[in-house]
Amino acid sequence: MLIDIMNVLVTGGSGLVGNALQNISNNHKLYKFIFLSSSDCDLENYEETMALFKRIKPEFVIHLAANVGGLYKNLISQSSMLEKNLLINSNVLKCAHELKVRKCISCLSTCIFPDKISYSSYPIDETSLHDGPPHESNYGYAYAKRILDVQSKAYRDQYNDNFICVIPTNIYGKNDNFNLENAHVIPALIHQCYLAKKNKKPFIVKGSGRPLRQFIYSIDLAKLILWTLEEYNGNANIALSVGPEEEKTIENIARIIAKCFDYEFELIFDTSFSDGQYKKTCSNKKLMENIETFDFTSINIGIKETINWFIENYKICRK
Ligand code: NAP
Ligand code: GFB
Repeated sequence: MLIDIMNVLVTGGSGLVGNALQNISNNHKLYKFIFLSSSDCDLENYEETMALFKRIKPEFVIHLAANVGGLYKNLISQSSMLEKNLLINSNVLKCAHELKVRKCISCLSTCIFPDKISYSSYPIDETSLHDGPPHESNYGYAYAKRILDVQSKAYRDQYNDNFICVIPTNIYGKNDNFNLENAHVIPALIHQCYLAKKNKKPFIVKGSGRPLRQFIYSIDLAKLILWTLEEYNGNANIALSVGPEEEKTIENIARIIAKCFDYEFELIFDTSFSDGQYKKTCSNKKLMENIETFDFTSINIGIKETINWFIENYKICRK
């Protein structure tokens, strides 16, 4: 019996998460995945976005596209990250609504959760997203993402659109952005340590190394996003994260990276740089109750695989 293959439009298909999704989704029985990059369409432009949606006629949308960066990019780009992400998100959701997409899964981040909460309130969960202001280091990006959550809810409330958001924690893996200034911590430190080893220089870690983070390997997140598409039918957001017990300090991470490089020279913590948010521990209870079991890649294996990929692709990767 012939089964109609359904189009799944993946915005942000050329990024860290998009590439991981490409890696696990080929030859799917039910879905044809179409992975977009900004060369296909500038999602900040409504007319371009609508023209692309009309051409592809997706039944489903996985909305990953965003203007993204680590702490030090966010600190100096509050307005542009707010504006770009508001435009991208509004256009994608409006087109998904007008084309009557059956399910639209958008991506938030645990870094947009309220910052000033009492320690007894950790781990935070999906229900506390708007219970206070985000950390000041990334309020531009954070409010754009919070509006994405509100937009998804408003389309659901007014038109019964099946729009939901997933909330990943910090993500890392192959095909990341390894730029020393604007990347997230793991890719930035991998690049930093690679150069320190090569040039026999100190391995500089920005900040005190004390902040805490949960990290999810991009391939694991891609599998969980696919599960959200195929299996998760809840009408509320779901955090896609490793558990609170997996929380690591930045120093832990730096030492894992140094060990992978067999780097034994000098590790320096440059406290002239901001630490950013101290912690943003999030629960993955709802995910584990829904999925029952999932094997997360260990941070040591994930970082080792990412470093191997970085070294093999040094000439062509984003850095
Ligand atoms: P990424 O590697 O920076 O990729 C961003 C993607 O968005 C790229 O495909 C990029 O296309 C596309 N894009 C950006 N601006 C666009 C525009 N104006 N028009 C069309 N496409 C545009 O990002 P990522 O790390 O994969 O993040 C994916 C999602 O996860 C984002 O929504 C992000 O907010 C969320 N997230 C990321 C992290 C993390 O630690 N990385 C943590 C939590 C949540 P080009 O390749 O052409 O530039
Ligand atoms: O991944 P990251 O840049 O962003 O991590 P956040 C920042 C933490 O890593 C801070 C330390 O404690 C930094 O002091 N760190 C040490 C470094 N060395 C480096 C380095 O070379 N580069 C970077 N980037 N950090 C982001 C949000 O917060 O979370 C974004 O700003 C995004 O919006 C992301 O959503 C997931 O985890 O602090």
